[in-house]
Amino acid sequence: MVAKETLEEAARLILAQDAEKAAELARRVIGEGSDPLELMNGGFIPGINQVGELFNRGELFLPQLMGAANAMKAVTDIVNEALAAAAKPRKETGTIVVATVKGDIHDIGKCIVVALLRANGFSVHDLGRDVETDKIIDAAVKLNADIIGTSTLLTTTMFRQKELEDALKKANLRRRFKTIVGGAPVTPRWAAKIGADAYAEDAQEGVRKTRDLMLSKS
Ligand code: B1M
Repeated sequence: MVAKETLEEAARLILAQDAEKAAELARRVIGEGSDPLELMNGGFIPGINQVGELFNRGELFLPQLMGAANAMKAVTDIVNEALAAAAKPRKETGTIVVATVKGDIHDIGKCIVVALLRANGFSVHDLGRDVETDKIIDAAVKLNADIIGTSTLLTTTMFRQKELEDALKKANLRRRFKTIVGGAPVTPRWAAKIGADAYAEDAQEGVRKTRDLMLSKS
């Protein structure tokens, strides 16, 4: 278990935009054998969420948001590397295409989801961020994917997840792929409303739901 003080320090370092010290802490704690996801979920994510709240209230500005994002990116890379290193030999089957939707450049959470899916043995094609709906569908067809996963952090780009559902239906491809949606403003209600097959609140749930979707395919 990661000590409460360590988790608080992790959050504080994100708030302080201290990429170097945050990375140092991540390396040390993971090196001591602690669970990288516990450190992420209990320390770094609450830190970046606090940054988001302060930004929302006008108490922090874009340069600070970017500084904190930079620190967050540094620790996410370390956590994702640790997840990859701890990956069990191929376990799950299934090919998943994942992207952050067009108009949205937030990708920290999406990258954690990708790393954890890979660590569990899924074959994941990460198309990156700010990706056109057509490009996501083309990739899914070309790669003969089982599942399409999309992430969105902006309320103004959530509609892209519906656009994907509509485009799949229009192209007569809806039954060929299962879809999963995530991202901070996304809810189970939104997923149901647009007709997505699954919603995941975080990376761990993303893995569970992906596994369920694969079972429902067979
Ligand atoms: Co931006 N940003 N940002 N930002 N940013 C938010 C999203 C915001 C809520 C902040 C706020 O005002 N409180 C707000 C959106 C408001 C809204 O839409 N109503 C906002 C804004 C306004 C903006 C800009 C418009 C600011 C500006 O330019 N004026 C701009 C938009 C640019 C664009 O995209 N076109 C912008 C830019 C940025 C940075 C570049 C500085 C940076 C992103 C860097 C990057 O991602 N490479 C950034 C950041 C860091 C944030 C906050 C603070 C943190 C996001 C984050 O990384 N969270 C964010 C506030 C917040 O969300 N609380 C905010 C940590 C991450 C691990 O969580 O991504 O939610 P998350 O992922 C989770 C789950 O959601 C889930 O699992 C992940 C792991 O647990 N999940 C999935 C995610 N995707 C999934 C997919 C799945 C399954 C689960 O299946 C496929």
